[in-house]
Amino acid sequence: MSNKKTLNVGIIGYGFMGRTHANAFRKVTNFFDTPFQPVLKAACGRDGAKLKAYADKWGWESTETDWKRIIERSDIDIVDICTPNDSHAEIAIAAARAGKMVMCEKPLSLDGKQGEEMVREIEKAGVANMVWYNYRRVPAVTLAKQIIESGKLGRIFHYRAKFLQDWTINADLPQGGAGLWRLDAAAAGSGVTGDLLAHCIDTALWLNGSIDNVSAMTETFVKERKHQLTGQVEKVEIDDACAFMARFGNGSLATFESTRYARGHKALNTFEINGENASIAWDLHDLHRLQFFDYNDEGQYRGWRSIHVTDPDHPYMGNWWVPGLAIGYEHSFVHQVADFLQGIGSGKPASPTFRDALETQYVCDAVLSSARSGQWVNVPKLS
Ligand code: SOE
Repeated sequence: MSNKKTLNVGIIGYGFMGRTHANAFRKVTNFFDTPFQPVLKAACGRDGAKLKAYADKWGWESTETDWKRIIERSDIDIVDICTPNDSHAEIAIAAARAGKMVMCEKPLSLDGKQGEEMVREIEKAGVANMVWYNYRRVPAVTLAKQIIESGKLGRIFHYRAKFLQDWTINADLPQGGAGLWRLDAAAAGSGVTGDLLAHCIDTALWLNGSIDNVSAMTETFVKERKHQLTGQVEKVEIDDACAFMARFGNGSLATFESTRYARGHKALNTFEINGENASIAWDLHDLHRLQFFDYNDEGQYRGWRSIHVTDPDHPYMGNWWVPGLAIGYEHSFVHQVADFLQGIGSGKPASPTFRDALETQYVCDAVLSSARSGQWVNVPKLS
C-alpha cells in the first residue's frame, strides 16, 4: 500500500468516458511516479442499477444518484465531469465554488460565453482544473510537439486536420438520451464541430499556435430524427459535417474537416504540418507512428520516415513496457491524470486548463458563426 497523499475522486457520469477515466485513475500510479494517489471514492449517475454495476466493476467505493451530493461531500477532493455537454457548466461552477479541483470532459462548454463564466469561476476559486482533450497525450502527438518546439520545421506554411466517422448515416438512428445525446443540439451544443473538430482544434492550437480567422461550411444530412426522450420526430439541429479554412497567427494556412458520414471511417483523426525544412503527419488509426520528412537529410536518403514511437526516450514510453511494445487509446487518459497530478504537485498546472480549452471554444463558435453567415469570422483573443 502506497503512503502517498491521497486525493479522493468523485466522478459524475458512467458512460464511455466514465470508463476511460476510471481506468486511468486506477492505473496511473502503477506506471507513473505521481505525487498523489487518486482514490476512486464516489461515482454518480441517475440510473441506480447501471450506476451500481459500473461502480462495482471499476471499484468505486460509494455511489450517489444526485450530482449535488458529490459537491457537498467533504471527502471529495476532485470532481470529474463525464456528463453530456449541457451540464458541464453548472456542475463545474458548483464544484469550484465548493473548493473542489475540477476535471471536465471536452468540450468545455456549450459555447464561448458559457466557457467564459466557467473560466471566471474556476480562476476565482483558484482550484486546479483540466479539460480531457486526451489526444495531446498520445506519445506520437507529444513527440510532434517536441519536434516542432525544437524548431526543426522552420517557418510553418500549412496545417491540415480531419476527424472522420460513419456512425450516424442511418436515418433511423434516434437523437437525444443515453448514448445518442451527441445528436441532440440541446445537450451537445453542436454536432461534429464541438464533438470531433474540437479535438483537432485543441491539438492544432497546441502545436501551431492561435487561429486568427475562419471560413466554414456545415451540413445536416438527415434533417429529422425521432427524439429518444420525447418519442416525437424532431428537427435535427446539429451539424453532421463541417469543413473550414483557417489562418493561424504564425501566417500558416489550414484546412479542417469532420463528418460522421464518411462511410468506412471509424475515428480517422489526423493532422499534417508542413514547414519550410520538415513535415510531420499523424493518424489515430496508426497511433504509434509519427511520419516525419526532413529536407536536411542527405539527398539520397531523403524521404518520409515512419517513427515507431515506443522507445523509452519517447514521451511517456519509458513508463510502460519495453521498446517496440505498443500502448493505445486508453493510455492517453492515464497520461492526462499523471500530468494533472504532477501539475498539482509542482504548482505548474498541466494543460489544457479551462482557460486553454476556452480558446478551442472560441474557434468552434467562430466556425459555426461563419457557416451561418457565409463570411470569414475573426476568432476572439483570450483576455
Ligand atoms: C464521438 O463518437 C466520440 O466518441 C467523441 O465524443 C470523442 O470525443 C472522440 O474521441 C471519439 O468519438
